Amino acid sequence: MKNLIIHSIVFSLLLPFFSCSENETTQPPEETRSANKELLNLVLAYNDVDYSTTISNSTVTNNSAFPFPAEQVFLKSFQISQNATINLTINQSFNIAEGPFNIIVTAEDGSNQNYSLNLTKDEGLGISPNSNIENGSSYSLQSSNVYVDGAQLTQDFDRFHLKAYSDFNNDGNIDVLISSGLFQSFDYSPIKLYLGDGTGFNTDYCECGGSCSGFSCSSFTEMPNALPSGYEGLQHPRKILTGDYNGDNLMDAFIIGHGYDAYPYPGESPILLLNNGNGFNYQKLNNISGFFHGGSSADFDNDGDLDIFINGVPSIEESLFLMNDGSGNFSSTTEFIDEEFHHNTKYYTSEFIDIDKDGFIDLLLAGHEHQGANSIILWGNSSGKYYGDLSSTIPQVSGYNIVVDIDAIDLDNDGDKDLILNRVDSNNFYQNYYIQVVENEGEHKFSDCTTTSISNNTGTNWFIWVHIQDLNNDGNSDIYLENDHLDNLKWFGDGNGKFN
Ligand SMILES: [Ca+2]
Ligand SMILES: [Ca+2]
Ligand SMILES: [Ca+2]
Ligand SMILES: [Ca+2]
Repeated sequence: MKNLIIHSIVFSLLLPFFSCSENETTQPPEETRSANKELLNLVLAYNDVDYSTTISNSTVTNNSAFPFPAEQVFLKSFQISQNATINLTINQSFNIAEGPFNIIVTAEDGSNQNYSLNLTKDEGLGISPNSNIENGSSYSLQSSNVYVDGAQLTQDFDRFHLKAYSDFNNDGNIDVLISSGLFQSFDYSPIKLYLGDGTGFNTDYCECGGSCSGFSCSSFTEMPNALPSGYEGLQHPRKILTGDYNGDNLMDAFIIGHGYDAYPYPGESPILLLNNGNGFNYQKLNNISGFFHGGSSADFDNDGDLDIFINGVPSIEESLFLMNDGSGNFSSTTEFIDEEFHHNTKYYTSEFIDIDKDGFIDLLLAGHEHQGANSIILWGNSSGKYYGDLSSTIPQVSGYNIVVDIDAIDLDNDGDKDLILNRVDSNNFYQNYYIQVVENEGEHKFSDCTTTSISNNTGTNWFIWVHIQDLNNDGNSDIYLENDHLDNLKWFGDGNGKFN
């Protein structure tokens, strides 16, 4: 009896819902259409990598953030309730910045359920642009109104083709810090500081490329005890960076070296010289060591201190960022550059320059193009990381696919920075030089304009450095190629982008 009552109650409760169906059994029944309209699964893709999502109530979010360069992602797959439809199609793209997106799942019975697709990407450091981001960078500090021949300073023709020009003793005159290494030698090379008296300038001053008999660098005098006694130096220093690495307004130096340059390429550690007002404190960064061939420094994360990028040659050591704590203490990391560049064995040189003037400093990498290292500009961005997906390739020069140094200058006064590349013969290995001029066309596009910009731009020998400097004080930037033992080669600019 009790059961019967319950059945009756159930029947009477259900009756209103079934009354329609009982009346329309002869017509195809809307009431048999499913009301299910659930989004069960949704997978997105970027650069052929799948990104799963979580569906919580009516909100859909990607489970791992898309990498910073991602602007559009694609619908890879989805699952919905049986017989339902959805306002999405496979391979449909979503512009992340335009989200959130409305997804509508429609049940067989015509009813809808709305979902919100929220896309998140990894914003990295989230740094702000800074129009003065180049201030204090090693690139901005490499030129001065002086150049000297290191061999002339020291009367030692083998050792001193690395130079850093800066006013190290704060007397208003440019000084020169020099060092170098001997080819395939385990000897440690000295580091010397020559203080300037302000009388030596530019063209032909103190330069004779090893071909003259007299020594005439009287405007520079070696500072005794500029380095502490017993300092070791480097076996083969390869680049001197200057910058105020501890923020005390005294110019410091960071010296990168690759060590013994033959098998087994044991590498060596870089050296930090912090200016103490009366010379330098000496610190070897023993915790990092490798075949370090180039590098550059700038405050790439815009937190007020100079950080350093070092070109490493993998299998020996990889490329590194050295992050400054503001006091000149550095910690190494590889997280700020894409794997492909971090591991590329054939990038030997780099510069930090804000080529597109967007307030984020750009990282220029160059080396052996013929071995897969395209000369490239990795565009700085708010994430702080350098991505292959945010880059521009610099046009190549057939047969001269080795780039040993890069400079940037606004050649044609159109407000952006054009490029000067110091190239070397890649067929006749390091036998000939070639100066390339590259026009910045804007929008991250570049074209070769060598033939219309510079005359007599190729010849025998190779030169370590290219410099842009007003050599003859006429207000126009000039170009010179520098390598001790050889006469500097000079091209004088007319101020309209032509060099002769
Ligand atoms: Ca000085
Ligand atoms: Ca300092
Ligand atoms: Ca910094
Ligand atoms: Ca930039």
